Amino acid sequence: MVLTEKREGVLLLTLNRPEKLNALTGALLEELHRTLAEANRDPAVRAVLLTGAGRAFSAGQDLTEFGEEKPDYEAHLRRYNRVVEALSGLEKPLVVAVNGPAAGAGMSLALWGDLRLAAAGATFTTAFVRIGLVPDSGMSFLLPRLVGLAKAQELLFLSPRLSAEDALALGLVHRVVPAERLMEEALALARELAQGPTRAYVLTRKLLLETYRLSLEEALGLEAILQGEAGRTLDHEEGVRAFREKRPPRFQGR
Ligand code: T3D
Repeated sequence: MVLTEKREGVLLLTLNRPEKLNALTGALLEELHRTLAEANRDPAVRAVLLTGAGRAFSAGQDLTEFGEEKPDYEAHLRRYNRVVEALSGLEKPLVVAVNGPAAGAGMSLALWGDLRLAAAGATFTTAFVRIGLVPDSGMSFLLPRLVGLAKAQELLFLSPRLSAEDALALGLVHRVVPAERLMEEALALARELAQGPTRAYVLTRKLLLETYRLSLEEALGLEAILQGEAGRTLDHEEGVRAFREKRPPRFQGR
């Protein structure tokens, strides 16, 4: 259900239920969580790239998973939340390549990418309200931060289907590329991050997520703590040495 492939420091993860538009099930979420944990443990993995197989990125929760039965929502959401915690706390930079429709929790997962690319034909829809649910998988946290409260209200209350260009204009994705070049461009970006200062990327993500709920004083304090941590990495030493020697740095991810 989740294909994995390592290429030049990049772990490529592909949601692989193309016949179901990569709709998410408990089993798929468990597998995704496990592969993300493995990526954290593997020093050879310096960046992760997430995409979908077939014509969709992900249609969100598989609405056929539970048949006529009502799921135990709290237990079910815990599976989603573990994946969101694994994505937001991933110890490597994360690139997401949105190859087609991203809906509901599928859109939420896409938004957790540090850098997000979309194929020109990709679409985004929050979808939750259309089936009488509230946003989950961190969308209520991330969406207003990315697009502002007013736009988030519109996207969540009306659930329009956004084109890739709309998503770019709103800041939901960073680049839109022709479909046939999506993976090439996404891999190039992931490879670039895989050669970068891994810890600095991860600590930067942490700052960007945390400082929203902090006062300026607290944010400055957190910057100082995390700068202390980044400043102790070999990559920082190498970056400064390379600058002085007027050559490109060779970061090791340590
Ligand atoms: O457990 C809980 O419920 C709590 C957790 C909630 C998290 C969530 O993610 S809630 C949101 C769930 N997702 C949706 O509501 C999205 C529903 N799907 C769509 O809006 C559209 O299908 C898409 C925008 C994703 C794609 O549209 P399009 O026009 O490209 O394809 P289509 O024709 O609508 O769908 C193609 C097939 O996929 C179709 O099946 P069929 O008729 O060919 O047999 C459709 O039923 C199926 N499909 C699409 N989405 C899902 C799905 N099957 C199962 N689950 C889906 N989410």
